Amino acid sequence: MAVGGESGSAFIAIEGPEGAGKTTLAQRLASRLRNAGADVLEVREPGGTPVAEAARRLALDPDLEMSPLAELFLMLAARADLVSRVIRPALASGRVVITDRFDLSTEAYQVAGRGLPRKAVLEANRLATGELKPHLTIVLDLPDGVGEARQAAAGKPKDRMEREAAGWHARVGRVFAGASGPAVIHIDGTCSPEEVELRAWEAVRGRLGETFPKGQG
Ligand code: T5A
Repeated sequence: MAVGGESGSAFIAIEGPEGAGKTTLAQRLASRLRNAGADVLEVREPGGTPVAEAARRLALDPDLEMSPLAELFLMLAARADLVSRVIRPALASGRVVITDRFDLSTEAYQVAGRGLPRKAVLEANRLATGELKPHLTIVLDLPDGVGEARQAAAGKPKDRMEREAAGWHARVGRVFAGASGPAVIHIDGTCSPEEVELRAWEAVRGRLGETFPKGQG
């Protein structure tokens, strides 16, 4: 299966629990792709437009209490704006878009974490994205607690989600670990950043074969 669209565009999502190494991988993968000649755009979710960044600040503010539905709609408002104003135009102009989180995170945090009804959330997500799906989703697998320890070691302050109890994080983690489908691959997030990058690059290159001939990068 080829990942890329007709013009060489491709939409790659990197998913996984907190501290799994998503941002690290997104940057390394973007660099590999650029070296191979791709025009790459990196985005993060929630975020990437003024409206989406404002929604992110609200949704992750540890001093704010909000209902699970309010949280869901902030995430989806951010996604709708990012997809329509940034991701779709980039793909239409032949760029490779790498997103740090996408819709699998909603299934993990708002469905499994908050207990919102899956079918309705997926339907709302389809509305927000206009049914745009990543060509490839790379899930970084990490045992419970490892990501939290990494974030603590890096001195990252806890956001509203990260302050949730261990059981909540375990439910969230099971969604990432169990994600499957033809466009989903899993990489062991406990490997070194170099090894994670190599495995991701092999997966991307294997699926982008026509756009980035083997041997490049
Ligand atoms: N959210 C998001 C929802 O609830 N619903 C949604 O629909 C969406 C889209 C976003 C929050 O929003 C929630 C989920 C989140 O709570 P975020 O900041 O984007 O928040 O997500 P985090 O996962 O919290 O971000 P982090 O930056 O902390 O985690 P990353 O990106 O997975 O990890 P990274 O690359 O920053 O690395 C963390 C530390 O580990 C080291 C790094 O150097 C860094 O110090 N590291 C490694 N160490 C060892 N081995 C490796 N392979 C390593 N890779 C990185």
